[in-house]
Amino acid sequence: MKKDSIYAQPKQLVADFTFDEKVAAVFPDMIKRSVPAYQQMVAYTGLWAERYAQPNTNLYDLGSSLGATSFALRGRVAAAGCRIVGVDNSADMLARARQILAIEPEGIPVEFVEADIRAIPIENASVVVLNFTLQFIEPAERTALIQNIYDGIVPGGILILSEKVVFSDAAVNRRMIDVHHDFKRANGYSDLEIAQKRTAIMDVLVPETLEAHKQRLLACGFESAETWFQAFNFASVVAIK
Ligand code: GEK
Repeated sequence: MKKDSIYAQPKQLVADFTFDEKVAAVFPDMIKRSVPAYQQMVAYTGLWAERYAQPNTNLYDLGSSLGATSFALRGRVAAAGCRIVGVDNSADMLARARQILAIEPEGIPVEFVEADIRAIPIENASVVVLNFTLQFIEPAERTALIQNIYDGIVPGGILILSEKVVFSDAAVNRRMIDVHHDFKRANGYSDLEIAQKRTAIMDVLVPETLEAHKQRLLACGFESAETWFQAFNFASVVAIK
């Protein structure tokens, strides 16, 4: 696993974060050292899928990056006739995801599609996963995306939504950010790396509160929306149709 040192040296100007080849090359290391309990949460997404996948339906991994979630779903889902569709708009991420798929071909079919998740049809889905992806969509466009997902989910199907979140109480929010930075320091990131990354994602990753996410899910028609996992300011919600 190649080490992420993208922000290790001081930069004159920190550009907005993009999912390019440099990021794709270090992504497994970057996400593991940046998102608390990422591997555990992705693995547990597979358990949700195992229980809620319905025969002859589609399972979507939206913002699939290198396919970690797609592979977690494939590792657990046993329902007959299912297929997994991973969607990402970064060609660099997809190229690597397809390489991994080529060396791990066993299991239910997985297809990686290069597309914008705001522009794809969601059809006959029993499980849809948005693991740390909605946060990169313009806030004004989030409801339309969730509505499109809801409309494409079959009755009894689920959406798993994992996000970096903020807290409406400023003191609580500060505490969570501080401990998240402690987590990154404990994983070997320097204060410079933490600060430069923070600048790079400031306008790109727009977090919302858990309450805002749940309200949107319910407003789009989901019957329930409950937090099932949280580590500091990173949380996951399961919404049931
Ligand atoms: C995982 N889910 O390992 N359309 C398609 N893809 C997009 C869009 C868009 N509009 N915007 C961003 N992406 C993964 C991790 S990473 C999270 C997801 C992170 C893609 C982007 O190219 C990137 O691959 C992914 O969403 C977000 O479980 O880096 O914090």
